[in-house]
Amino acid sequence: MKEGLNKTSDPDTGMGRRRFLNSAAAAGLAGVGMAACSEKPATAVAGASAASGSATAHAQGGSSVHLKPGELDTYYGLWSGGHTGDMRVLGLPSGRELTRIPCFVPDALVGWGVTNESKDVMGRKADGSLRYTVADTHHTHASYKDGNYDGRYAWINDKINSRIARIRLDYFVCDKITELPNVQGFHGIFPDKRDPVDPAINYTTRVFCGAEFHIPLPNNGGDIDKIDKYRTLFSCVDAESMEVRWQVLIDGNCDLTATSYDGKLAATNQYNVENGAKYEDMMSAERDACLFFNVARIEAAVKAGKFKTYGDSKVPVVDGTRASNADAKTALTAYVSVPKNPHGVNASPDGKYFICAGKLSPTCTVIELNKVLDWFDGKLEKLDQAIVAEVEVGLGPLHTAFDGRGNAYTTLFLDSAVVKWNVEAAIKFHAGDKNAKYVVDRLDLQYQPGHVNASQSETIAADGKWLCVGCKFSKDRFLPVGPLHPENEQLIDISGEKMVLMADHPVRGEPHDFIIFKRELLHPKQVYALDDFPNAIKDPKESGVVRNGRKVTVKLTSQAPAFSMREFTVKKGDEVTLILTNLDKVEDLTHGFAIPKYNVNFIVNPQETKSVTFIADKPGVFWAYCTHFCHALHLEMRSRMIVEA
Ligand code: RUQ
Ligand code: CUA
Ligand code: CA
Repeated sequence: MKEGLNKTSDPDTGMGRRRFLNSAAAAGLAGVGMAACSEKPATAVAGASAASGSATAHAQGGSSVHLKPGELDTYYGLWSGGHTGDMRVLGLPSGRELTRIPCFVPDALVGWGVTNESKDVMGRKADGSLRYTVADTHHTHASYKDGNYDGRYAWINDKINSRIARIRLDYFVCDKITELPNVQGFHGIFPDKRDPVDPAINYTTRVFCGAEFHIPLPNNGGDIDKIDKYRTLFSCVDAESMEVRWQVLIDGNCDLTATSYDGKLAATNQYNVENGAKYEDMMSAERDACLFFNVARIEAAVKAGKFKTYGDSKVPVVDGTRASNADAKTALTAYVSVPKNPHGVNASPDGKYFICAGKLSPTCTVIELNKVLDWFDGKLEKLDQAIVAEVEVGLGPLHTAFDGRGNAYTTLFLDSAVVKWNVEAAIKFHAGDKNAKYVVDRLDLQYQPGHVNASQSETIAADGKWLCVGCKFSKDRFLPVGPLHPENEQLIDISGEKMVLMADHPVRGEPHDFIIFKRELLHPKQVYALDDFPNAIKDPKESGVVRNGRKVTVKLTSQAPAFSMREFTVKKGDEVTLILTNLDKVEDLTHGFAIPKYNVNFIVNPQETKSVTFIADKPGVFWAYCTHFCHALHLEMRSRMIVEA
């Protein structure tokens, strides 16, 4: 591996399959674009030490990923769940999965998509059924205060239907989902870190959402053949109301999103400045862009009424296209040129830089934020001058994390490695100091890494302890389980100079992004408050069957090991709404409620209320029963639903 970049000349080191995948991926991924990557690497890269850490190496400073029974993890990880449309919560460094928070897709454990309350959050059609049942989550980020996570909210995207979900981190539940208007392929997501105008607002109030696919606007059957008229929008969602505040019409596309620590700038990397509709077209230009948004100016333009709307949407859309924003003094946007089809834009924890990974270029581009602000103020002649480094790091760079000690960690998809490089040394190298060794270390991964994140990485409290990498292929790392391989999440100790690979974890695809933060930043509640639920049945004596014509409400409570009614009767054809409050107050005392043949199963946590609505279309006796082991008499915890013919 030490020669680094030129795979075809590597001796066969027993990693034949990996090399095969590399060349196949290179051919498939990049076509002509990879030509640039097969050049000899910069000396700084070639000179990097290849002494990779391994699982057998001693962990630094006694770090261990193995916890003794009963020991708790020191970090939370919030993981995008991928196709399952949920958020996975892990404990780190053990890598144990603690829970999953359903968002976009029905979930059989909690009854998400079964209960009325969850259906209302997920979004319904006119007939009450779910609007969507598939999702593709990629990115997850949490709310900030003073540059660090404040434990209020996390957000996660659904790329398929351009939805953003909010998770309350006090109860670990999804409480709101918003569908963005007039966009497709909503991908990158990042909350702001403070207000750009009011310094008293030192916490997240906006979430920025980048849409990847360009479409005719409005997309209602017109302009289908006029690809040069397709556009996409960058959206700002209000963190509290979850309403879309405003959108920006742009050229090219959005991919990932980053925000500055002063709240003034948001950015997205663009791989399709060509506005191409075919894969080849999207790779025709040598350079693409990192597109910056001047948040204060955009909001001033919205206030001044300088916007349009599209289709049925009332959301104000300001003009952020290149042609309308050439004058720096009034520009809402700034298109910084970066090499071919970049992927990932990440904010360094010192607040100074955004780093764009090259993907089809073996480089990372470092953009100094103060210089971008200078350009907006008319103090920097050319926007390109905001680029303070553009250095080779390896093949297929995708995402970057930080250790808070000035180092960046970038995944190299094609090289199947992660490279540790020093940002200030890279800036020196770029400025002409060819002795500046910016590559500090390189570590082989198994295999083809995409996302990477370090503990507390994109906060002012980046602590440089752990790095996790989401590898897209696991191949031979786990017992074979048929054609669908798990993916491989690898945990790396980055507390020392050298990276040390500590653990492999199989995960069901396709998790993408995640964040890792200190456990003391979260204070989850473990019992609900009855008053959180307007329809709560606060006393078992309120139980009963209330009829209003053909509509029937069944009010029920649970207290281990019994439901408040041992039986209840409805009539065939009734529309039944069953409300169940769990009156148990004991932590961890969850009950379930299932009705055979009626497709009902959900759980109620301590002091929680949920409801389901169904048509009693089958007469007979149906034993509704508790599905969550709660008591020695759990099996006896039943209620007889009688449906009279
Ligand atoms: S993207 S592997 Cu959907 Cu997060 Cu970069
Ligand atoms: Cu209640 Cu099992
Ligand atoms: Ca391109």
